[in-house]
Amino acid sequence: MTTLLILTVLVLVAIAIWQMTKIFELSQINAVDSQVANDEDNRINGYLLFGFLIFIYGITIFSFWKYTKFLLPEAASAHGAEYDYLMLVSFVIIFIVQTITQALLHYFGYKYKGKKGNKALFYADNDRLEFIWTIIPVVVLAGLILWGLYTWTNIMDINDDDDPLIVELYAQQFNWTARYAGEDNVLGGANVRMIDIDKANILGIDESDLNASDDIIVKELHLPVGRKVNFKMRSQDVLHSAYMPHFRAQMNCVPGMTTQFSFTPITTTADMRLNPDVVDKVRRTNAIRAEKAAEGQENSDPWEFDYILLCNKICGKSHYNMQMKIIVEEEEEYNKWIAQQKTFSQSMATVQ
Ligand SMILES: [Cu+2]
Repeated sequence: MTTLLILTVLVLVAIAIWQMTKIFELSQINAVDSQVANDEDNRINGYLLFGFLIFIYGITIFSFWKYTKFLLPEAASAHGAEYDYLMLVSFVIIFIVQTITQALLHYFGYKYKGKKGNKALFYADNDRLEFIWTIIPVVVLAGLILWGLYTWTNIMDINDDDDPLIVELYAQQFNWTARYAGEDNVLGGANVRMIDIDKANILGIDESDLNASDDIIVKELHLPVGRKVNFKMRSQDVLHSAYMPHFRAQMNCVPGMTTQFSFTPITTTADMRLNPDVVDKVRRTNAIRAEKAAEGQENSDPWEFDYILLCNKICGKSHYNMQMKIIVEEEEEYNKWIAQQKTFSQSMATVQ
């Protein structure tokens, strides 16, 4: 009942405002009562167009100056440089074309603004002009698309050459688990139907599969630098996306199927921490954290850079925090670390 009353009042108020506007309009007897733009209106709009042009150029320069520092540092994977170069070239082309076309668009809008007595020139077509503005975009876009396809095919050529490390990334709401294929470098079979919480078999690994017994399940991803890694992604529940921004890698994790991505890390975590962009980002972040700490706020401990695996599909309420640390290290350090981890059969044994 209250809702109905409120709605009625709102409707009545709206009608009252509408009627008052009508009365106000009727009282303006001397005003020029025309919906047709006159020369003065056109002139003002012409200047506004120029104002808008300055605004978009201004905001572009401002964004470059203010936000460039938020871009990712240099790629830490072998294919990353090629990917970044393709993106840079695409952006440079878009930037140049848009800067020129915006200027032309706004300038002509101003130059040919309406003027009393002016008549539009009837100009049917110009074959040469149309040819030029068709062929140039066709050539440029075809070039970019072909180059993109070539790069994509290169990056997505997942094979077992060069003895890659086999690692499974297992996604579930809202965390990641990694499984190394162990000594034999072959992952044991797995299926969500075989998940057995009582035995701590959280990934649904086939206990009868001999390849599974030496698999190693961890919550932190360690990768030896310079060795190719073939990732096999699975999801337990909904669509997730394994996103490793520093390695320019991303692949959806789809329930019921295994997806893949492969890359070779080329920079260790220790070396990346010395990268000037990273050093600067850490300094800026820690300045903010120091301020928070002074105010006694939470989450204000000094931060140290680490590579990270994130989820890049909005998969639920804690999606934002679905992440896993990645450590790229020298082979000896990696070997030492992996030797300390429990195998699947050992972890099962401790539970039983
Ligand atoms: Cu997710």
